[in-house]
Amino acid sequence: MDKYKDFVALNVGTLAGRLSNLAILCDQIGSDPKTWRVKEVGDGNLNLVFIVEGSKGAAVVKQALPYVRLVGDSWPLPLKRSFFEYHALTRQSQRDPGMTPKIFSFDENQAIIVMEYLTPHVILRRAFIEGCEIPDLPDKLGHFLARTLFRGSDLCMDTKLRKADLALFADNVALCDITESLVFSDPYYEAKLNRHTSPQLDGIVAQLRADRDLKVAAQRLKHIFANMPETLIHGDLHTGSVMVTDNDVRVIDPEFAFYGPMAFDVGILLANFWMSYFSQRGHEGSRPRDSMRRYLLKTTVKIWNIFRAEFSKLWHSERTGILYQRQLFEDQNDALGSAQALDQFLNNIWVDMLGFAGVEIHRRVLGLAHNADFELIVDLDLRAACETKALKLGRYLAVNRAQIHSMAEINTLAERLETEIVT
Ligand code: SR1
Ligand code: MG
Repeated sequence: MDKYKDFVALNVGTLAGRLSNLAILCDQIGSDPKTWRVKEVGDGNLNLVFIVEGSKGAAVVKQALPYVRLVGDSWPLPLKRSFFEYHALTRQSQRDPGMTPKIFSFDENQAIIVMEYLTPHVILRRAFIEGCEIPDLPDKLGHFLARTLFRGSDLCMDTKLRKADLALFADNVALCDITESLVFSDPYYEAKLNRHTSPQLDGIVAQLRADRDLKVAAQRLKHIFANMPETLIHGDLHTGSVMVTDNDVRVIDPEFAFYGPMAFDVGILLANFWMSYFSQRGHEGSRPRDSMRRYLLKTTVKIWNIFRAEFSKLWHSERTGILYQRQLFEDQNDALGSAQALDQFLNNIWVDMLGFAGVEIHRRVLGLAHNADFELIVDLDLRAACETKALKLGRYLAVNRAQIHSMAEINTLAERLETEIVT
């Protein structure tokens, strides 16, 4: 049976009429649909997003479309991604309460999620483009990464439940396919939908596409992405998937969720901080962004440290799954064995996350889906200079990931690249 046979896309004119009977929405915003004000605000690549305001309040209505919005109906995309997003949000809200928007309702057949309207929140990427330093970020994001990644894995979960969940999310094939192509392969050959700042980047793009070590690294990372169902990952945790105020941080949009490698979410997130770092030159105008640049690098260090600390804490307090059982270590008074295993576990995440960060940077400059951080730089020579520095860091991370031992090492390289004159 086709679950989606009655699917009809919403629009600002039809939304109030179609959702007027949804009691939970009426409770939230007021029950007279004639007074509702509806705006479509979706600026992502895939979905419709409406803000609906009534006499009592406001809510967000998100609806998947049966195609990739960025490209059009020539690229069909299953509506079921809405189901995965809903289920990922429910799990993330249990694993790290308060870090996701509240969900009011989910209509599977219409691929509609009604959720909390986050206000006065802004998209983190926008905040960075404007040069805003958000104090709470490392604490909130470091904990979110550790808690969601640890608590969804065989380190913690009942393995029967985890296997059932793994099967549930295994059908998110189309969204995995987007990542497998757009992140790990397309940037490294002349794929049809690729674009880059041309002609300024033509030289470095040709170099990267001829770079054997880089292509081998990218394929190894793709192998890990596609074959390591370690935990329920967000799957698209860039700075456009985070909303912030001065004292609140929320993670949104987990429609790419599936059981994949822990390191992926960490790497994608940090890559977007490094891209923001290199893009600052393009946004500074007459107000220098030195402090913002320092803040961004410091934040990468803090996120990693907080992630490590929280993951280690959970390792000791919530290791109830089938992996690294306590019977083998703590119960035999072998605390050192447990520490050694934890160290090795975190080291594997470290190495893979650096690789994922590297290819994420490349795909945002060379592939289909670019970042506003660079795209909003109007002067194309300046944009290309910023992008070149990011590409170089990306290459270093992807190829040399096993030889990099600290965040300080990466950030020193980033600072050196940042001050280079690109001709
Ligand atoms: C075709 S979708 C392009 C990108 O948008 C999403 O946000 C993901 O990052 C995806 O790779
Ligand atoms: Mg998204």
